[in-house]
Amino acid sequence: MPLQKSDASLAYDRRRITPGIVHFGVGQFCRGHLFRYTQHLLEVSAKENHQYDSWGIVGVNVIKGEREREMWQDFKKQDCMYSVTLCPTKGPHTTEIIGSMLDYVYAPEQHQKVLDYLADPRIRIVSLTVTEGGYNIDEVKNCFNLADKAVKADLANPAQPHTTFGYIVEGLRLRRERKIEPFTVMSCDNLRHNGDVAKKAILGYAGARDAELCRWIEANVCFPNSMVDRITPATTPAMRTHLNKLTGLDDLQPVIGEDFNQWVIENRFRVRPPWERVGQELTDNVAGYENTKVRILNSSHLMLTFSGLLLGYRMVHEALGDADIHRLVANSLENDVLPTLDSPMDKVAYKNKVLSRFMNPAIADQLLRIAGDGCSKVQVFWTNNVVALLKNKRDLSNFAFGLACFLAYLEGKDCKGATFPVIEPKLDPKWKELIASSNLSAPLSLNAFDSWRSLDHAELDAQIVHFRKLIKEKGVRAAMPFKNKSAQL
Ligand code: CS2
Repeated sequence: MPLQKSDASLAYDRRRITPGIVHFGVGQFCRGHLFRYTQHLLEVSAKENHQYDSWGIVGVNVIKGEREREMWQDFKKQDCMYSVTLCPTKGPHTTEIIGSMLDYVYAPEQHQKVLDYLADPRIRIVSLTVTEGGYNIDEVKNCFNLADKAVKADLANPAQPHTTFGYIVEGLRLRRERKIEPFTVMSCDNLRHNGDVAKKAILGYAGARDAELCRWIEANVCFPNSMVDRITPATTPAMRTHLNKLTGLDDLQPVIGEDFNQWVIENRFRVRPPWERVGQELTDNVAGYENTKVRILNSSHLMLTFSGLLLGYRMVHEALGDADIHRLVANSLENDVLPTLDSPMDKVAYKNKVLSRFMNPAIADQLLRIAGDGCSKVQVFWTNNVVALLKNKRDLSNFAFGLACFLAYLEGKDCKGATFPVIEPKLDPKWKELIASSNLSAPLSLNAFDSWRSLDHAELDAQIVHFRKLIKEKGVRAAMPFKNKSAQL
């Protein structure tokens, strides 16, 4: 059986743990973050009369795919346990075996099981890591996109859903019908106001399905906002082999992460596990933390990713190790982000910490992981920075260059001629045509640029076109804004 040293290495008796949380989107991040916090709480519980034993997790994946199906089979083989290896920038790694996930449900082949869990009174929280694009928000209309094909299919047959929000709303309907208290919906995605966005998605779907159910959800379900932070790279087959060599385990689904960890949340639950006992921070001002994290960390991640890929890098620490990329990212943080950011955190210390975290070679984080679904990420991670620059009439060159790099990245080829996959499920279907057009401003109509359309963005557009031209004529390195001060508009 894979993953040896299993049960014996847990500090609690797993047979006593019952499910209290259903989690949608079992990727690397939640397994290194929420599931690990929960494991630590179960450890506290074992020492304190088992008072938190009812907070085990059930993982659910709704995506139909080879990888997801394989994950299901793998978890079956190792009783849903897996290892998390944390690698600090300096010093030795540590490995823990995590047992807080009690069951893993592959929704495409286990529809009913998902609904049974959602209607189970023991479940009091439904948590989400379904990615930025997973909330299916139309940025222009600022609402849930009911025109989405999968959403339409669920609305046509709502008792047999296939999407996350279809399942959650059907689960809530069943609970209402059976007079069971609703669960709290806790988003753990990197969004601005992630709880509010989850609420918008759920009410948007529920409203189209049944107005009365929608009103009941609005009046009864809590949607706490939170900020989550830990870099967890994708586990490639090579990384899996490397990790198993390091740990001496035979784990089919290991997780690697940095040692840094943060989780700040609003106390807006019907009932909650006291995760603050194991490091979670409770606050009334989560927006300040989210905004700081997204505008500093995720924004600069994206800035170094597009230019880094184009310059031929594939790893985050290698890209940031390039003096020009470092200068671009540091300039942008110093001159664009920090001066326009109000933060409850020590923003300078956080910025410095972020840059040193990015330089961690031990986690070997992938640029392609960060670039994927760039359309959603540009909207979620760059909007507040771009809007602050537009509103304060500040220098736009770094972000205009970043956006021009995003467009160049969509061509899928670096400066050395090597190609890379471009995965853009949310981008306007005409994007390939627009990118190939000889009219360099044609792609400015893409939905990735929607979030600042209501503002005066003429100058930004002109600069994006200017940098596109420079990139095409001189290459990415020579087009960097600090190398072209005189050439700017
Ligand atoms: C990354 C994040 O996906 C991305 O674009 O920026 O996954 C990042 O690693 C995490 O938010 C760190 O907390």
